[in-house]
Amino acid sequence: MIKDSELILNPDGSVYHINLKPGQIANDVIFVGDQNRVEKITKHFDSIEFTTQKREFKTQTGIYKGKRITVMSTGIGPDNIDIVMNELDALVNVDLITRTVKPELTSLNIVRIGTSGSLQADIPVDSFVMSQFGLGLDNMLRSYLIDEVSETEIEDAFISQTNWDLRKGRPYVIAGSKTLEKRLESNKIFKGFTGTAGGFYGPQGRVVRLGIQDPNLNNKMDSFNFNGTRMTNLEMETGAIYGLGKLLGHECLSMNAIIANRATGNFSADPYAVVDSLIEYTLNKLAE
Ligand code: R1P
Repeated sequence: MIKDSELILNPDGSVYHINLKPGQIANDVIFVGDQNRVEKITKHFDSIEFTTQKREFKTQTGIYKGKRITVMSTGIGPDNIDIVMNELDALVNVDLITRTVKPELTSLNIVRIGTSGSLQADIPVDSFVMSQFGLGLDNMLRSYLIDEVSETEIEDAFISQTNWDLRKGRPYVIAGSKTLEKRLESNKIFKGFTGTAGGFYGPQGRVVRLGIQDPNLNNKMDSFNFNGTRMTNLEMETGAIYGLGKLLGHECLSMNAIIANRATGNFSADPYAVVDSLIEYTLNKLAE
């Protein structure tokens, strides 16, 4: 039995942070970082059956072209993903009355629609990137037993090609869902490794006022190559989603709207437009 302190429920029986009860989520889930992006997605829905919000975790469940979909904001960063993935999984795979793991487990489809910075000059602002792999630079996932789901050969190549300082922890690499990749791909999408950082400034090589441990890290990540696959972009959630998703048995894939290009220094003239078009692209593919 899972103790009250280990999986916390609210007085109404909902799970503690995401404020949801079993049955309120669909098997197809879309994650976004920004709580204001939830309605940019659900405004396309035929109907909405349910809305809730606690802190940065806003959720709406509804119907899009006959398909039941849940849209949920995760807030920023791998620490939030730890909360969202564990609580979302508990909603479908833990009996919250007996507080035991269900004998038959449910696998969710989880697609993130995020914003991100490109690391390659030829992946311009306003383009779309699909994360074939999440490359976690953040360490959150290292609290779990990840050896069976992580790609250690790619991790070793990354550590040696970027001369990664292991005092910052060992990067981890987790593959995205092949099934979702096939459903969502097209010839207008770039693909590769998506780096997931545990912060926005120093951890992504940004210098404002503080010096950083490796000022050349982004250049080295640009040139990282494993069997022809390169690093496409940097954001703050994908590696954690892929890792926890794989450990818990869910299919996960990240779609990234490129709003900044870290190689050229460009920023999109209309970042909301590229996010809107990625939303429409992803919804149409999910409904097919
Ligand atoms: C940083 O500004 C945030 O934007 C990106 C990063 O991953 C991070 O969460 O994604 P979202 O726009 O989905 O939040």
